[in-house]
Parts: sequence; structure tokens; C-alpha cells
Amino acid sequence: MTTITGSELAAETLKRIGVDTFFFLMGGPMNNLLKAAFNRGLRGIDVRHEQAGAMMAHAYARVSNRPGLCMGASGPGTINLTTGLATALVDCSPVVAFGGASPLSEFGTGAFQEIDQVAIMRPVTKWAERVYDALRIPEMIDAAFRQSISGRPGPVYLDLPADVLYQEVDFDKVRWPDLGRTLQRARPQGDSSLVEEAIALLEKAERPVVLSGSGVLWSGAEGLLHELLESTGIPIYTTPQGRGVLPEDHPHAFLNARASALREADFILVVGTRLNYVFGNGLPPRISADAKMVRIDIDPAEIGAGHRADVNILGDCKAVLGQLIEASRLRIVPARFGAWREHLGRIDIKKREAQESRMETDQVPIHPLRLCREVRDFINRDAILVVDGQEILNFARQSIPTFLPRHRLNSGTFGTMGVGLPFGLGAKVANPTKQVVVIHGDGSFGLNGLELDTSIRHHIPVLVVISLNGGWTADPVGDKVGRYLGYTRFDLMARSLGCHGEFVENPEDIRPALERAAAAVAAGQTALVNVVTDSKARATTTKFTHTMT
Ligand SMILES: Cc1ncc(C[n+]2csc(CCOP(=O)(O)OP(=O)(O)O)c2C)c(N)n1
Ligand SMILES: [Mg+2]
Repeated sequence: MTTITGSELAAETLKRIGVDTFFFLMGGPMNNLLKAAFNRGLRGIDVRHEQAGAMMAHAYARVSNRPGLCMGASGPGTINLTTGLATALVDCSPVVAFGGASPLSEFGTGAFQEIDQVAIMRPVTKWAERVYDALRIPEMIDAAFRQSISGRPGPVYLDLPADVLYQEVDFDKVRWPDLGRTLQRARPQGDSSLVEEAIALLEKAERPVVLSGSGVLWSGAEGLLHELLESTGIPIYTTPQGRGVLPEDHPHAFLNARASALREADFILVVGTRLNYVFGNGLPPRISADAKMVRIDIDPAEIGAGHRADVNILGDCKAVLGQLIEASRLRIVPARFGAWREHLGRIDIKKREAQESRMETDQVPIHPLRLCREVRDFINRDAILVVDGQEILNFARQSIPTFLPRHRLNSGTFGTMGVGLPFGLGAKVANPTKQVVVIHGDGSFGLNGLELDTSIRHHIPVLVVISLNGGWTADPVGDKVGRYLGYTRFDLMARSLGCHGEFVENPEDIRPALERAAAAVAAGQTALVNVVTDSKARATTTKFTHTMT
């Protein structure tokens, strides 16, 4: 009889599914599983905080469009994953998390690091289960991966008790699911009569817009959406997560006319995005009350009763967009909406010119918008840009465009501070040939800043730019409790960890510092440019809560 341990079985299952990378922090009872995964050629990236590991897995998933895997040791190690998993839940990102746990046989005895990890994970994941018998490890891991990408994607959790990982089972008795198909997606088509209804509404429209979100990217539907927009001439607006579906300098993109477009539209096609606070819940005053609304979503709960829509099409974005393209062929031509695009184009240019002149300021301390301009004009067109913070996040959102899908990540719908550096590292691991640039607030950087060390140890070079405004958010009046952090020399901290570091106080010095930093990154070394910015500069943004930070 050939025997195999639970740990070996778990690693073998990952290998057979085709997983090649994971993020982890070592510790019992996971060590044998980790070793078995390394022995099978998987790349394991050990991090300095499990939260960052979960965030790296999240970014890895977003950039590669494959589930990202992270692992924690029992008790605190696993519980440290939760903020990263909650962020993935709210951002709908497929993250698979494994947590080592105290032995099943000792549950309830006060075992070392014993706590009900599944119960803790349930509300921060879409699926959380425990393996009770090593023979079932392949089946449970297969289920975890399939759950993460089925329907609306999201994080899942699998609890691996010590005695299950150390259990020895007869290899011949292991039942293997068809792991070659674990990562295949279902592509449900939309009801063709609803597709026809949608096109009939569009035929009557004069001022249509598309609102799209990350569902389009998970579905791999960006090419079809691009085709639909070009063949019909409909302007598009995306969620922050869904940026880059259409290059933002495309003639049909009018970024700065967003508020007017949503208010004045008479037809709105909502594709692969929730109508949550990001789009004012799809209601007035953000979105015109008279507009006809068509929704395409994979999640029945999302487009069910109670949500505003005239036509609800349940299905995969890629499948349904293909149906819409077919149905609209020759019936909707771009010339039809020429006047609408010209109107939005005029608003866009006017606002863009005003914004551009604000970005020129050479005030000292440096205005965050000036910093954004310098970064915008410096980075590659196909750079992956990650932004984390509040003021700097809003300034960057409004001023730095994105030209490709899966090339823009930020604090997300959950508004999680600390994602910036881990997201940058996860993105670079997923797409190593791209320039990865992280713009970080000084406060949010502090949360996972030690991942600079991970970037050095694992040769994951990224360019980090910090807006050092002396604390959390802006403080125009000087009365915010707990806001002040001082002007930390993060560049020196970075150097001490083996990174290239730059400190900048004058606007004209930003560009040369970025050039030196990028040269270091090109040579394989993470670089950090620490830029002192104006603590009073407050970004304006649509108010989405009465209790803003
Ligand atoms: C994990 C977490 N803690 C606290 C907050 C509350 N919060 C929202 S924005 C913000 C300030 C961000 O400051 P910083 O990163 O320095 O960027 P800045 O706004 O100064 O540009 C804080 C503390 C949060 N969203 N997430
Ligand atoms: Mg700050």
C-alpha cells in the first residue's frame, strides 16, 4: 500500500489544478504542505503579514484573471487574513485561502491556537468549509476553487486541521475530481427575448451610456464590450475597479463629463457591476430618473426584484454582450448618437483644461495634483497603476488615466487602507514584464510597508511613490484627532531594507527622482520616492456617506 499524507495530497491537488503561485506566512500545521508545494515547483512567496498575503493573492487574481491563493498558520496567522478576504469579498475577487487549524481531535479542549476559524471566515468569504478527512482533500480544494470563480467571484476559505494534514491515507483510495476542469468558467447565455427588448429600447434612445464594472473583466468580455461600443458609438463610464475596458483617451470616452452623462442619459446599459454607492445606487440625483435601464449580471440576487431596471438579463457578460452585438448589428450605428457624444465632448474638454491648469501648480509643499501629473507623464502607457489612500486616491482617480483592462487597482469598494504595496507586488507577480507603480498615502503605506522586504527577498521590483502629507487625509483646519503622523523618512526605511530611496520636496525634483527610481526598478530593485505634499490639499469627490473620513 502506498500512503500519502494530507499535506502532500493538498499540494498535489494544487499542482493538478494548475496553481503555480501562492502567498503565505509559515507556521504549524502548514509547514509540510508548504514544503510539498515547493517540492512540486509551485512558487511560494512568504510575506510579513498574512493580511498582505491575502491582498497579494487578490491583486494576482485581478491581473491574471485566475484565482489567487494565500495561506496562513493556525489561529492568529489565519485570522490575520480576514481584512484581505473581506476586501476581496466586497471587490468580488476570487481569492482562495487555506488556514491551518488545531487538531480536530482536540477541538473543545483549549488546544494551542484553537478558535473557530470557519465561523470567523464565514462573513468575510462567499464559502467557508473545513476538511474532516484527508481522503476528501482533493474534492474540497476543487470545490473551493470552483466556488471562487463561479457566479459572482469572491474569496473562499478552507480550514485544514492539523490531524487531517498529518493523516496518512491509502493513495489508491483517493478520489480525484477532474482537476483539469476546475478553473473552467460557465458561460450562461441571456434570454434572447430580453436581448431583443434591450435593443428595442436602445433604438428609441438618444442619449445612451454604458456603465461597466469588474464583472466584464472577470468574464474576459473587454474585447466584446469594446466592439459593442465601437459599433454603436455609446459612451462608457466604468467603476474604479473596471477601468481600462476602453482606453481612456478613446474618442468615445469622455471621462470628465461623467456627472452630466449620468444625469442626462435616457438609456443606461449596466454591465457586470452592482448598483451600489459607487453609482449612487442607480438612483437620482446621480442617475437620471427617466432613463431606461438594462442590466446584465451573472448574479440573480443582484438583478432581481427590488433593483431598478427595465430589462434584467441574467447571464455571463461575454455571452450576453456577444448576443447584443449580433442583435444590434446594422440597427444601431454610431452616427445616431453623434450629437450626444459632441455634447459630452464639449463638457469633457472644458473640465479637462481646468484640471490640467490646476495640475501645473509649482507650489511648495507640493500639491498632490502636481505629483499626480508628474507620475502620469512619467509612467509607461501600459503600466499597472495601484493607488491607495484618501486624498491621493481621489486626486489620482481624477487625473491619471488607464488604457488597458486589469491595469488599475485601488483601495476598492471596501475602501481598505493598506492594499497599495501588497496589490503592487501581487500585480507584478502576475504580470512580471509590466512596469508596476504604486501611489501611496503615507498613512496607508504604514499598514503594510514592511512588504518592501518581501519585494526585495523575492525580487519583485515595483516603483512606490508616497504622498507624504504628514498624516491621514488632509487637514485644512488643523483640528482632526489622530490625523498627524509626522514626516517619516520612508525613503530611509526603504534603503535599510535594500530598496532604492528618494526624498523630494520641490516639484521640479520629482521627475529626476522618478527617473533614478525607475532605473533602479529596471535593474531589479524596488524603489520608493517619498514626496512631501501639502497637508491642506483636500480632494473633492461625490459625497457617498454623511460620515466621510
Ligand atoms: C484599514 C483602514 N483603516 C482606516 C480607514 C479610515 N481611513 C480612510 S481614508 C484614511 C486616510 C488615508 O490617509 P493616507 O493613506 O495618508 O492618504 P491621504 O488621504 O493622506 O492622501 C483613513 C484612515 C480605512 N479606510 N481603512
Ligand atoms: Mg496622508
